[in-house]
Amino acid sequence: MKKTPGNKKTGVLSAAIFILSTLASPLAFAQEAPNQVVIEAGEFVMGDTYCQDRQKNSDWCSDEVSHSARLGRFAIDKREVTNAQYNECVAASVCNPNAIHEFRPTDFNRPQQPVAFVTWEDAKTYCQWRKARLPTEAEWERAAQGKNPGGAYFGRPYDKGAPQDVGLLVPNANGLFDMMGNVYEWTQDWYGPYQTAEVQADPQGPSQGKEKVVRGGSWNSPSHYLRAADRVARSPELQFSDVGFRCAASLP
Ligand SMILES: [Ca+2]
Ligand SMILES: [Ca+2]
Repeated sequence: MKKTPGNKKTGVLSAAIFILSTLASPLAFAQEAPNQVVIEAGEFVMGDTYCQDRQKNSDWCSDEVSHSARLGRFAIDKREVTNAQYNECVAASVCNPNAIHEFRPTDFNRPQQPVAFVTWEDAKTYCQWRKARLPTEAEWERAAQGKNPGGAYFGRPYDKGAPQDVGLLVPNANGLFDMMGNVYEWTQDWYGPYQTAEVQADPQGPSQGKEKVVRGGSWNSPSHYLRAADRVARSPELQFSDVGFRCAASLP
């Protein structure tokens, strides 16, 4: 094609637009940290019929009663919080050091492995230090849903296994890594039966309880726990080799 002054002008113009859009994006998304994904506000179906359909409504999964929930816009970490990240909070004298594995401490202490052996309160403190918070159970489930559940690291023997470094496998449809497997993740909510009567607006779980909800299965889990709807209750004051967390934040 013959070059004309017109072509040249278009070239300059598109370069200018490119520069403008590059400059504009950090301003437009100033509230959104690069290590997080934004989940837009909306209604979704929380829970699953898997338990009735496949497990004869067994006790371990009969808590996944399907119902509608509506959530506001929020951001959630792309990856589980790592040992390196958690240790920055410890170095800042805000977070308590996590516990170490009694027999195999080095199997859990690589900088890019997810932090484990943290209590629910430890996780909450870390997220607050980052001016964030733990995701609600509903937020976690919505973020984990989608056609592509992402890669999952699971099914390792308890006496030998450990989490792998975060973000090594394919992310889910929302761009989130390790929602399924690696470590279970503390959520904000107390464990209890779902309220299912109407569309639940930004559900926060029961106002009190004994155990907190962890989500997503872990390096040690069998595959039937690796589902977006699966719910497991754990004592918030204990530190587990298979429970870590990621943070979230409400957005306008
Ligand atoms: Ca996980
Ligand atoms: Ca359950």
